[in-house]
Amino acid sequence: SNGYDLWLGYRQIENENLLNEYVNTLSYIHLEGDSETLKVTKKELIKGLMAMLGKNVPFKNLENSTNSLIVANSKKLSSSILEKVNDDLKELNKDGFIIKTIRIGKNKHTVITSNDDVGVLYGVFNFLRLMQQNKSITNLSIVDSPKLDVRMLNHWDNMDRTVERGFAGFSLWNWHTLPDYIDQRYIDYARANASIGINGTALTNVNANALVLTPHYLEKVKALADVFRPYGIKVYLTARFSAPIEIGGLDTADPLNADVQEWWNNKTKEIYDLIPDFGGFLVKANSEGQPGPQNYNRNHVDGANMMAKSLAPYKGIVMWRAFVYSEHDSTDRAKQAYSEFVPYDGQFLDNVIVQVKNGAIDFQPREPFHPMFGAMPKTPLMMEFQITKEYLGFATHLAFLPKLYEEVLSADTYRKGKGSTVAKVIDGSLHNKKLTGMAGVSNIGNDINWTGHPFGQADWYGFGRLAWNPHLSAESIADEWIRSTFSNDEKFIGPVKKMMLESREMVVNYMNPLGLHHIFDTGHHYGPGPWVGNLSRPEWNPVYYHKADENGIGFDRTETGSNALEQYAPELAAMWGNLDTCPEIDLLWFHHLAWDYTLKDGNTLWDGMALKYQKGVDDVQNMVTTWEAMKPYIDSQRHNQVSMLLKIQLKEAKWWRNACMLYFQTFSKMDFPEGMEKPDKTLEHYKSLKFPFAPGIRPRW
Ligand code: BDP
Repeated sequence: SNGYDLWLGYRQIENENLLNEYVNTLSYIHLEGDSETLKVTKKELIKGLMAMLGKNVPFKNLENSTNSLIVANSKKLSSSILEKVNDDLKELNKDGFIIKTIRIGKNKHTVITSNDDVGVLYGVFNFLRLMQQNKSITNLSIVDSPKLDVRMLNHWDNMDRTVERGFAGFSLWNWHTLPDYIDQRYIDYARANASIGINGTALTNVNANALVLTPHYLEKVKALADVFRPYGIKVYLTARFSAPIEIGGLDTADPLNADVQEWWNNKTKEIYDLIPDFGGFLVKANSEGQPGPQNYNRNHVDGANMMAKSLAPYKGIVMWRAFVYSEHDSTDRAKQAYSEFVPYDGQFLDNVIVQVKNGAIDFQPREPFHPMFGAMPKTPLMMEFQITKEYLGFATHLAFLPKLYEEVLSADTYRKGKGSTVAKVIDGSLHNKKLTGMAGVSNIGNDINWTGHPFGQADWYGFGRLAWNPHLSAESIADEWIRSTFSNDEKFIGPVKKMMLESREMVVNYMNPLGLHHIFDTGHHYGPGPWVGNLSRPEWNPVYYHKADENGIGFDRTETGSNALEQYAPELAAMWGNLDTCPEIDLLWFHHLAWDYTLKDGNTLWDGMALKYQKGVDDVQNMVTTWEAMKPYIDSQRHNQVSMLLKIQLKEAKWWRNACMLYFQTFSKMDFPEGMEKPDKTLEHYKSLKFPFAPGIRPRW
C-alpha cells in the first residue's frame, strides 16, 4: 500500500465468525434523506461495507423481517424508533450522534442518528471504525458529542504552494487550476477530516498574503468551500492586517479608523456572498514582523474586535493568535504573551477566540503548558498544537504526537483548585466558555501518503480525535489508528503501540533532555545548533535558551531569575520552583544548575544529561529492531518506508547526541561518562554542517 487511503483503507474482515455477525446484523440499510451530506454518508457506507464484508448491502425501506441498519437525521425517524432514542438525543451537542441497537419485534436494528446531518455522517464514520477494529456490533449504545466547537487544521500554505514548516511536499491547494479543476485530493481530504470530526480548515499561512482576499482568489476559495461543505467542514482564511492598504487602496489599516472598519465590513460581506458558511479569520498580528494594530498604537483588543464586528452579522469568528514576543523586551520570551494578553481578559467581543500555542515558547519537544491557560476566565481560548514536526524531526522521525498533546491537556492549571486541567480550560467547562476550539498546524502535503512519514498520519488522526474529545488517551488513539491503518493482529499491535507511545520521549531525550529547549539550528530548525548566538534578536538564539557557561546550564525562571513562575498558579510555582519537587523532565526549563548538581538517581547533571542523550539513541535503536520484526504483518511498501526512515532517525539521534554533548563539554570540561558512546567526529565538523535547502523553511517576507 502506498498509504494514500490513510486510516480509511477498509480491509476485508478475515475472522469468519465476526464476518457472519456483521452480515447478519446488516442485512439491509434504511437511509433517510438526500442532503449533500447524506449523499456522501451513503457513499461512505457503500465503500466501507463493500470492502469489509466483500458484498453489497442493499438499501431498502424499513420492514420488519430482518435486522437492519437505520441511518437518518432524528427528524426523519419514525415514532416507534424515536421513542427508543429520544432520551439520548436530548444529551447531544451539535453534531453529536447516537449508535444504538434497538429491538422491534424479533428483529434488531442498529440506529445511527443525530439532530444534524453532519452528526449522522460522524456516526457512520464511527460505526465503520468499530468494524475496522473488529469490534462486536450486536449490542451498541454509543452517545457521543464533540466537546469543542471549532476543530480545525491550520495550513501554513503559501500561495506559491510552498508550505512553511511543511515536510510532506507542496500544498494541496492548486491555486492555479482552481476554481475549475477539482482535484480528487480535495474530496479525499474532506472525507479524511470528517472521519475524525474535524470541521474547519484555515487554508493559508498565518504569515499571510493579502491576495487571498481579492476576488480572483475568493472564487477559488469558494470552490474549495463547496467541496468541503457536505463533509461539515468550514473554510477560514488568514487575514493580513494590512490588507486594507495592500489590496484596498487605503493609506492606513488603523483598526479605529472608520474607513478601515468599513473596508473589512465590505470585504466580509463579499466573502459571505460567495461562501455563506465561511468560518472567519485567523490572524497573526504584531508577531515576528507581521503587521497589526500596534503599528497604529492600538492594541490586540482593538484589532480583534474590529474584525469581529465585521464577522458578527454572519456568525463568523476571529481567531486571534497570542504567539507574540517583542524584540524590545528580551528578559524572557516565555513571559511575554501572558503579560501582553492577560490584562485584556474580558475585553474581547463574543466572537473572538484567542488562539494559544501549547507552550510559552514554540512547539518544543517538551514545554510546560502555556501559563495563559486558566488565566483568562472571561476570554475564550483555543489550543494551537503543531502537527507538523518543526521541532521533532520533520517528517523523517517517528514521534507519536498525541502523547505530547495528552501531556499538555491533562496538565493541571490549579486555577480553580486541583483538577483544573488544560483540557477543561479548552472544552470551556472550567470557566463556562461559550466558544471553544482546537487548531492543529497541518502536517499534510501532496506526498502520495499525505504526511511523508507513514506514522505522521497518526498525528493528524490523533489531533482530530483529541479536538473531538480532549480527554481521550493517547493509548486508545494509538490502538484505534493501528487497527484501522495496518492490522488487527495482536502480535503487531502490541509492539507497535508500545513503540509509538514511547517515541516522543525518545525524541525529547536525544534532542532536548531535562528541560532543554530551542537549541535547534537556525532558520530551518533541522538538527542541532546549540552554539548559534549571532542572530539579530537575542531570543532567536539557542544560547539564550540554554545559557550554558562554566558554572552550569539552564534558564533560571524562578524568583532569582526571570520569575516566569509567577505566571502560574501558586501550587505550580511552588512545585516547579523547588528543586526537591521540580520534575526532572522540566529541570533546565526552570533552573540554572551546576554541572555537578546531583540528580535524583545520584548522577551529576553532566553525567545524567549524557545518559539521557544516550538513552534516546538506544531507544531508537530498539525501535529499529522492533520494526524489523513486524515485517510479516503488513505490506512491504509501508514496512520498507518506515524501516528506511527509522534508520535516518537513528543516524540523526546520534548526530544530536554527539553535537550537543561535544558543545556542552566546552563549558563543563568534564569527561563523557561510561555508558555514553563517544562521538566519532569533532565539534567543528558538526558546526560546519549547513542545510540551505532544508524543507519547510520560512520564506523571506
Ligand atoms: C514558529 C515558526 C514560524 C511560524 C511561527 C508562528 O518557526 O515559521 O511562522 O512559529 O507560529 O514556530 O507564527
